[in-house]
Amino acid sequence: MKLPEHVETLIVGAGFAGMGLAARMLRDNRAADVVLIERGADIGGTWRDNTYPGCACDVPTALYSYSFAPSADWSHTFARQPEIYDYLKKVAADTGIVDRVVLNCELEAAVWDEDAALWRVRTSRGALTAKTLVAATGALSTPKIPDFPGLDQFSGTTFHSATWNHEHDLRGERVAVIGTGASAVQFVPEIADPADHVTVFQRTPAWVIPRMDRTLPAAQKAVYSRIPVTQKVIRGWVYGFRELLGAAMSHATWVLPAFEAAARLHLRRQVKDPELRRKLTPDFTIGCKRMLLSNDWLRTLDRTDVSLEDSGLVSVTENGVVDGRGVEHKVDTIIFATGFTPTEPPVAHLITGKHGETLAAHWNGSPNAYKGTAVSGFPNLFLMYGPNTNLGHSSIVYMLESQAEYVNDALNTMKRERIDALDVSETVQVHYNKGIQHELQHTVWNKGGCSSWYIDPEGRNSVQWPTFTFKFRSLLEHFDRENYSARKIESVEA
Ligand code: NA7
Repeated sequence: MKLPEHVETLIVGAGFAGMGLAARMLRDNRAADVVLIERGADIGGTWRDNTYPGCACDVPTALYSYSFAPSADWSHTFARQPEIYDYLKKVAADTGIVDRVVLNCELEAAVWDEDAALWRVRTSRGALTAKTLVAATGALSTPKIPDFPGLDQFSGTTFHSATWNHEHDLRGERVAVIGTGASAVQFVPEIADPADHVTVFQRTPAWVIPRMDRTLPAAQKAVYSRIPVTQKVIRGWVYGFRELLGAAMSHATWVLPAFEAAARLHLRRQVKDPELRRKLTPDFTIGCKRMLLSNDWLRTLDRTDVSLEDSGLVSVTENGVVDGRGVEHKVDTIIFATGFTPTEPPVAHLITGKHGETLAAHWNGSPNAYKGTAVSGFPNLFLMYGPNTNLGHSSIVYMLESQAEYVNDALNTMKRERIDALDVSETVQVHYNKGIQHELQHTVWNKGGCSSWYIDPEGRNSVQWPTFTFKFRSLLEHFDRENYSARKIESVEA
């Protein structure tokens, strides 16, 4: 569609988050009130961008899919990237979202106009105004490439796992992989065969447990499609199991050694070399960093044509990389599997609130929000997947649908009560965050003895939701108008 001059609700980003909210609004017949802008050439967010070999979800698809759009077609319990991308495209078509998206349209700036009570928005395709702005730009959308000295002098090929260079043939090459997170464990087993030699540069070993993946037989798919309630039951079962896992990480960390024992057994089974096993054994409590699921990562590292360098990477030269011991490794290609910038979302630099400061300046490196969704001083702004909404155990889609319900209720309240500007009370936001930080104190993410991207530069955990996900859902079930100041252009009311 064409970018309009004005829209009630402008959603930035058409991935799982933005689409989840748009779908919710469309179910209330509010198509005319919503426009999504998407900087990419298609919808799909992280599932459009991450196309590296072996890319798959590490949450079972039974749960990692919209509750309002079940699909009986998944090929595996843990869906692969192409299928998830196709699923999102189908949902966009089926719900009508596809008609409300402006593609190749990047947000450049959004400034709150207090007098007019609206957002003045500049995009790469022109300007518009919006009564409400929703940042649904994702936490894992901007790749992070550390600034290694000498990187600009490297004569070979470099790319990040999230912007995989499919034109580049790795056959017969010496490849350096930097990072050992969720992305690396998925693609290293895939590139080990074609490459001549792969050297993996590890900074911190991760706990790895087997991925209970299997293909879904035709009979099971037929049952799902003919008796949909069966799929709901499976979803519920997976949800319940994941909540127990979450409870172990947040409320009952004493059970975590049992998970560590399973991970150690997995390591012993897959890696014969005791020295390699030592390098791969973490010294922090399992769950502190994201637990990795893989059936072939550890085994791959035990191959003779794959090596693990555990002193990290210090610099890059014209023909290779230098490890922490000062040894140069000649390589043809460097692949960065160094993750994203979840605690410094770039969109925060583009949004200026009512006090004239950007969200990034306001947060000053340590994001916080009310219910992960609203920020005092930034009226009519909602964040999807905002601060303290990430999970270490379950599906973010569940959290996003909870937020979509809340934001949709807020939008309906504004319409019903003819409210022009809603701004959450600062006192309420501060109180809320005190509670969140208090609850996080005893979780494995804060106490597990690791350094992770959950902890921001201020030392606060501004990423994780601290407890059961159903508590988040019930907290966001209805919009709590009383915790916001509501302004009508003519009159001001507390
Ligand atoms: P992650 O999980 O953030 O992993 C990034 C990896 O890159 C991790 O092993 C980091 O080591 C490593 N890293 C990051 N910066 C550096 C530097 N400067 N030097 C060496 N190594 C570095 O990103 P992924 O893409 O794997 O996964 C992202 C999410 O996708 C994942 O959490 C799931 O939610 C799905 P570290 O452990 O920090 O020492």
